[in-house]
Amino acid sequence: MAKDVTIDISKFERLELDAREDGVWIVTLNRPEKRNALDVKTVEEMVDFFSNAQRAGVKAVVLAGKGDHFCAGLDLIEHHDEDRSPEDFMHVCLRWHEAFNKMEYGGVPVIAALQGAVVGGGLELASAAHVRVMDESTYFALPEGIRGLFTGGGATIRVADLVGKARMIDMMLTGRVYQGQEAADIGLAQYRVEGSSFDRALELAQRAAENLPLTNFAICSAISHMQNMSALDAAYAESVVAGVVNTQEPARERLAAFADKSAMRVRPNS
Ligand code: 1HE
Repeated sequence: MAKDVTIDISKFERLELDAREDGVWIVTLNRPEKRNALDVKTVEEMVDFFSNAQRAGVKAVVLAGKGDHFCAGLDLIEHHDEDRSPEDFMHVCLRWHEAFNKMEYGGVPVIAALQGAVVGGGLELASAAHVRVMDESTYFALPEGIRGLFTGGGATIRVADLVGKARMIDMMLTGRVYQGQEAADIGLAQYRVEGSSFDRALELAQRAAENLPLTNFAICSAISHMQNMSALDAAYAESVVAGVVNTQEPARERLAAFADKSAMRVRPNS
């Protein structure tokens, strides 16, 4: 895929960016002293990075948080200090949506490495990733109800999609915390590891980065778009996307490798 954009790592302050040789980028929320709470600047840097990642040739992203917690959600202190009007906060939320939509629909696989608190807006952020990996310290909550607030970063869509409406309402009404196997079982994470969620997330990102970029673009954009369509329209869109992806030149090489028996075979886990 053409690289017509470059990302200037040095201009990012809230996000620590590490571009690996294999095309996987590590994007780390870098305010551990504030438990990686999302202030306006962090969200703007996310908009910037995720708007450009695909065209800059980023093959996959590991999204991590520095310190003991992935993300404590909305920066409550900034929100308090700013004493925002309804209109101001609507625009704050629209920028969160811009950032998270660029993640979900941007065409680059994003694997979230979760530890500690994944709460409020932190869960909204994690739910915009394509794959979530939790470790033994990870816990999920939507404390908005307790704080006198409401979700504004897409939880009503994405968290409800992951766990269902009833569980999400319970989390918001009662402050219910999910952790351990139960959290994985209800869909908050696809992987639960005993060791480091970062190591597993990196492994998964590297695996995804070996796919063809156009194939990953379709997986990490088209599926989300299709969820918003009627079944009839989604099936039509799927055929168009498959028409483009399944006839790409590099896919022919992979098909040839299957035909000459040099390609891997799909086997059960040993
Ligand atoms: C923060 C934030 C924050 C910590 N905004 N500054 N989110 C919440 O309701 C979660 C709020 N945070 C917590 O419950 C706890 O901080 C944690 C469980 C995440 C971590 O606890 P702990 O004991 O490790 O840290 P701490 O002592 O509570 O906080 C350490 C510092 O981080 C402290 O700052 P300091 O300058 O006094 O040292 C905290 O103020 C700061 N900090 N969390 C600002 N969230 C688009 S709408 C989305 C709506 C929501 O996201 S609502 C949910 C908000």
